[in-house]
Amino acid sequence: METRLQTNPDVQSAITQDRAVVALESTVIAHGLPRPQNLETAVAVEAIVRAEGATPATIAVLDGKLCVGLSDGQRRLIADDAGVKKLSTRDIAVAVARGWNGATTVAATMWIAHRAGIKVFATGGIGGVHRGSLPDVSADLPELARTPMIVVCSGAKIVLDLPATREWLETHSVTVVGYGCDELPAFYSRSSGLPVDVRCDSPNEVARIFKTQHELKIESALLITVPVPVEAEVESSLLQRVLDDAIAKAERERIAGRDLTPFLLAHMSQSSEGATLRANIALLENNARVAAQIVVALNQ
Ligand code: PSU
Ligand code: MN
Repeated sequence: METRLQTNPDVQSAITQDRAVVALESTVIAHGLPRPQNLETAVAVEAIVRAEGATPATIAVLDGKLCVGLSDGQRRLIADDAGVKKLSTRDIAVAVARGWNGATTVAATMWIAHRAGIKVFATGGIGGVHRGSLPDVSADLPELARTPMIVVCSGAKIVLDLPATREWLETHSVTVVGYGCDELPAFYSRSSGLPVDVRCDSPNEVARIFKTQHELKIESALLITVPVPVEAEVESSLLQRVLDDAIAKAERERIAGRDLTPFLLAHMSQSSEGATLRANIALLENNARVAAQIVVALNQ
């Protein structure tokens, strides 16, 4: 494992000295956001983590190495190179064996971050149970069920079957925390009508629950769900329209598997004239800030 991990010096010294580190995923950079906003957001999110007193560790696979913390050049490659693959946990060994470049999903990022010794991870929206008859369930869900980390997100992506995703988390004992909210956020939207398990209003409250999970040797993640900032929320009738449109187009064009999520996000951003993109960027930045505050509290 050690020979496959390439932790950059910044992140390595933070981990060794038990200082605060926030893991960040790279699929959102490579396949979740359009250029040039993808690179701009990746840079902004890292700066936000630093401003809160933590070290950012963006995770990707480069030349078959599991990279934890990227250089400027590596970050640019993930953002600009159209050949960068989307890697989930099942793809990690293949990518390492074949020396690929790939961006890591929530699942693959958690898998690597946990093994690198990182406790907190920030992302936009997790994957979940897709709508439609085929049982398409993101590998993000089983990874959450078996990785003891704090994962900060804005709920599951709105393109998914949210009630089914909520049920899955419950069945597999992933505790869902509403951060300053009582309802599970729905990515671009602050409400879903679905309940969280518990509400926390401060980083310390989250830290206390996570430390207790650790003491009890609970193996699943603690999912912290943070609503998109009010000013960036997408108005619900616009959201419903662009969502229905995107889902219908994906069905017509028979988009499936790993291409589905990027397709839906890109289509919605276009047809909403950037409203969903602005929300996505705002929530990514906000979640990174919350994650950094939580890991700082955890380390006190
Ligand atoms: N959140 C975003 N944008 C994204 C994703 C999450 O704001 O692009 C990515 C994550 O990397 C997540 C993946 O793991 O989409 C889920 O893909 P799938 O449904 O194929 O498992
Ligand atoms: Mn899938």
